[in-house]
Amino acid sequence: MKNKTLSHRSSFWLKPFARTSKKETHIIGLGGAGCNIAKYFYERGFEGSYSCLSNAERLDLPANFLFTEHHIYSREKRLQLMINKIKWDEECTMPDLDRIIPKSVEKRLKGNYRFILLVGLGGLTGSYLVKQLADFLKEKNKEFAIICTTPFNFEGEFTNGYANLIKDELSVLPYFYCFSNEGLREKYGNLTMRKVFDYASEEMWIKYNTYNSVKE
Ligand SMILES: Nc1nc2c(ncn2[C@@H]2O[C@H](COP(=O)(O)OP(=O)(O)OP(=O)(O)O)[C@@H](O)[C@H]2O)c(=O)[nH]1
Ligand SMILES: [Mg+2]
Repeated sequence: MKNKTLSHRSSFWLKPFARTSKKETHIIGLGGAGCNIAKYFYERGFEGSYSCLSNAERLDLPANFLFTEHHIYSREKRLQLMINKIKWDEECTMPDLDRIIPKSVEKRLKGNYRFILLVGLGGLTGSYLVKQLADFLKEKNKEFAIICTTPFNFEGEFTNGYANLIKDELSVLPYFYCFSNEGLREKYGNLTMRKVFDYASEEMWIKYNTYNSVKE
């Protein structure tokens, strides 16, 4: 099944990343989208270890996932950000929580893994956390890659603005790959959001497999 997903679309983007070590890969799904994509990887047969963080409870995730329900903003701040529809900047996204990375996850981040962070940029949980985790991993000299999406145009200026802000900040990293949900919708026709998300998960899986294939 894994090999089937290798296609001409693979850019071998992760090849140099894979060459650098033989460490086990730890997948981290951030936000609702990241959790869904991590679950997709699991269902496609990747047998590595997983951590997931989301603002909402996720009883559907496999039992071997380390899942943490994580609220980096108070309900009030979350509502304020959503309703005010203010222009995104670093300042307005400052969370209310002191400990941004939960202890259980931090322990994993210190482990002897190579990490792949999966996230849908534009929401309030994954977008903030991916930057924090990237900074942490960078500081600890860990090997890591980020695979993410940017939102649909119809999700609005608020969501797209924040996604682009984080995308710009992360794009300086050596193993950063980003594609747009809007682009997939244009490529595959006017599909439902759910269907585009399936394509997005598959696209990420392909990126992962380009890395996995050079290990063999
Ligand atoms: N590929 C993919 N993208 C998604 C999915 N769900 C949402 N998205 C996209 O990801 C963006 C962020 O959504 P979430 O991950 O749910 O938001 P979040 O605030 O970071 O996370 P939570 O608060 O935990 O839900 C959305 O604006 C969508 O563009 C999904 O299942 N798959
Ligand atoms: Mg969500």
